[in-house]
Amino acid sequence: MLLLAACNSPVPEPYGPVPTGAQLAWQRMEINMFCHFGPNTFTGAEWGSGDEAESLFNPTALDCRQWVDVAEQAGMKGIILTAKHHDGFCLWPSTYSSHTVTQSPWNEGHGDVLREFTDACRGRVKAGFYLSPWDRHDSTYGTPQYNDRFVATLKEVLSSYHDIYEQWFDGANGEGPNGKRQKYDWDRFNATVARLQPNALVFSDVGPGCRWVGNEEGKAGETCWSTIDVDGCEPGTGNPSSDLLMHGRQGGKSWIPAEADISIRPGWFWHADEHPKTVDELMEIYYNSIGRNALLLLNVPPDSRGLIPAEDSAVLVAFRAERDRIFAHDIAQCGVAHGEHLRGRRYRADNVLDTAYHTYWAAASNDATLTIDLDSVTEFDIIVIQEYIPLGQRVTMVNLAIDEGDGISLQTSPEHPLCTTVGYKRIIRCDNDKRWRTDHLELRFNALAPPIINRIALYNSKAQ
Ligand code: FUL
Repeated sequence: MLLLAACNSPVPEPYGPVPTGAQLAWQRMEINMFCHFGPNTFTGAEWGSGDEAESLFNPTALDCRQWVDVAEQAGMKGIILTAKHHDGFCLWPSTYSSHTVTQSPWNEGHGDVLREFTDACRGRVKAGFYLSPWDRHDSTYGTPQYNDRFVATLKEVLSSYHDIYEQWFDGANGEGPNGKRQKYDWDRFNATVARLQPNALVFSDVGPGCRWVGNEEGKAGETCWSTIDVDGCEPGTGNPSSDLLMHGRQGGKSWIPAEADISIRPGWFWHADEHPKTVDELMEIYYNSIGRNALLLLNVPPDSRGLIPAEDSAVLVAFRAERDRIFAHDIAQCGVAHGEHLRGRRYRADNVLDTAYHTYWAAASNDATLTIDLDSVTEFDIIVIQEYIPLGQRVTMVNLAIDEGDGISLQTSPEHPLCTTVGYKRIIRCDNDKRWRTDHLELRFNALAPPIINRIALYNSKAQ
């Protein structure tokens, strides 16, 4: 009888808002590529005026398969392409505009970058579109007709190609060609995506699928909740403070996880005289975004040939190799984990050591300690913690205690904890280039509800 009760112990109840299946799948992608490509690639501008001649758009060797090769080599799972940036130029033969690839000399006006792009992505990486509501070319901009035209354009894009995983709406809202600004009909824009691409997440400053992280430095807050309140907010002019976007809100009533967008180069578009960031800079960005519960959207702009330059792909391959090196050997794998758990073997603490996503430790109380005993004294300088977010984000603080040979002692304190929030993934580095050295460590959790942890891993980034 007792045994039966233990086996059938109920699954823990979710706490607060939880991700949809699409949001969970999206978060697990971790790192995706952004491609800014269009007339600016040929003019050197970042924001085109909308007056650019279509004849400028003429990539000499466009090959979207090469973009996908680079993304795959870099470990990226999706690519978002600027189908239309603020200059209004459409990378596909839109029937709603005369400012498109059809008027360009590329492929004698028969080309369609979105077709080539989505065909190249199919079966290899997921595809997404950036479509700027701000349009400096469209003569109806600033009038209600523009919203109709934007919805028609959106429908065209969302129904002409394959499934997309994310629709990116830029919040920028400047003046159109007639000097007017537009009142965007966000409800209609979002409903159109929901109807035509129900599995796609809508990105905007305020979601609803995922939110802007509040800066273009690839940096989530040290505290970063996937929960937030955005009632009454709008992308662009009415968006929440950058502080709120970086941190989210404990107890917020919507699940809108953060996406950190940043360019590998100084500009979003390719410019001949700019160069990519270094591997060390990209690693910092990695720790500050993915390591703080955000998804990283790293922009890698194709050049005027229509190819990702060799120097960018070389840095991306080296960035991947560095991550593979650091995260190759999880020291905790040779350990044993203990912690009080909910009734039932399936919630035991040692679930944090396996790599299966859906097995987890369900702690017995809000303030709970997880102990890991290693088989020998070992050095490590990185701790990775993952909450099982399908049941909500719960952890508010983690402290670390270790035994350095003379009994257990706290390494961190509530004033300077190991970390505050955890969420989907938290990567903590030992301060000041130091390492921890022990065969016994304790992670002391404080949480809004009993913590549910699906993974703990320990790494030594300085191991040879
Ligand atoms: C901003 C735009 O104004 C930039 O040009 C770029 O597209 C960036 C990702 O979003 O709002």
